[in-house]
Amino acid sequence: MQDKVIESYFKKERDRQNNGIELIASENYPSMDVREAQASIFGSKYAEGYSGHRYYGGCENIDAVEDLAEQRAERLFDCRYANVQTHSGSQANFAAYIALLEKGDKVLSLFLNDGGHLTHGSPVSFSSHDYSFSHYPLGGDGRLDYKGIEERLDEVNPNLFLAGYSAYPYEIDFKRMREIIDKHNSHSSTHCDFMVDMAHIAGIVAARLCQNPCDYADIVTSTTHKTLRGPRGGLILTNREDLIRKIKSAVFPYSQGGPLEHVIAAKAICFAEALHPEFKEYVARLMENTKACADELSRLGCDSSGSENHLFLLNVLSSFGISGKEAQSKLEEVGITTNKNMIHGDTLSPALTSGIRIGFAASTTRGCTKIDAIKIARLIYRTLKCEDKEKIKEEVKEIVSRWKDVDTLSFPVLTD
Ligand code: DSN
Repeated sequence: MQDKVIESYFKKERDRQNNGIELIASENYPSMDVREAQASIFGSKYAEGYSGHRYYGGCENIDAVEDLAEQRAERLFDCRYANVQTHSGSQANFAAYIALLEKGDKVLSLFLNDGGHLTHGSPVSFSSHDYSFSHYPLGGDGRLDYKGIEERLDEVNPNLFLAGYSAYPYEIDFKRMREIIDKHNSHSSTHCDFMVDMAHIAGIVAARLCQNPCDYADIVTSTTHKTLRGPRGGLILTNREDLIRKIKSAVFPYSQGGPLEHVIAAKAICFAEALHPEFKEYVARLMENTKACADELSRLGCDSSGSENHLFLLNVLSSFGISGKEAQSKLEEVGITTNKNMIHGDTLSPALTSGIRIGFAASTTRGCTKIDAIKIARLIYRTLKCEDKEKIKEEVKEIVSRWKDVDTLSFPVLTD
């Protein structure tokens, strides 16, 4: 690389990723194939429009790959229609709202501080400015309260019910949500649609280790880079023909211009990787590791949420008397990367928080085992108890020395 300044930061970041334990629940390491696609010649091509209907010439290779990306996504999630053009999960949610709602319509979602997402009606997001959001609370145990959801639906009479979360550690019963919405629709004068933002659990859905929201929701949005282990990007799925037409025009030309075809090629590769049986084994290991770490922290007397997916929440205020911000920074000092996170009923501000969020998608990709996950729980415990930092750093290095280098990852694909 000619630009030595930028290259030096790539090297530093590569060392940081290889030498540390990455536990941010929304991160993962894609294969070199996915990374190469993103640096490919496809990035030079303008292709506004859709396959067969582009506003530029020379799109025959782009069309073939975007068609494949859509077909593979449809197969992976057992869904009739996919749109692979959104640049991110937030763009996917923006387009889904445009397809489903009129400005000012009512949406019922989970509050950001309870595990929702900025685009699910946070006051600082476009979503709360364009639509009228109300929220359903979690039960006292931090789990979804399905009876409470039923009551809130009747109280609010929304046009859209939104499920799918960024910091929810338990299984989601999409089937039950569909039944509740159908029951509500049978006596409400306002028709309520059902949308699921499965960004965090897309890999678990692809592996069929939880319910598939595509079987129940009108629209499912996602990212492709979290548990799904693909490039940074968005995805929209639906089984409804009337909606796919609206989704397409909500993405282009309403909210985006030229699609990132190099990223779409990378998405096509990641879908083929996720279709391979080995991906299911990866997701099963990921869930086992997460549960093992969460349970070990509970066994050590900490206030851990436990886990039924790829993440859990650790209440560091009740467990160690420190804020999530302090915990995140103490862990970072020993080479363990997490993020501070609000806990259900949090009394601290989002800048401090009472908790941290921990996930194993990235570390499992590198080869983290269940034994490693239990060791990591003990390292987290000792770090937050302020035990010998230098010794803990050495133990972190010893664990990651047995894992794969992030620049060497390769996964089998299923392409036919
Ligand atoms: N920022 C992502 C996360 O960390 O969960 C969600 O968009």
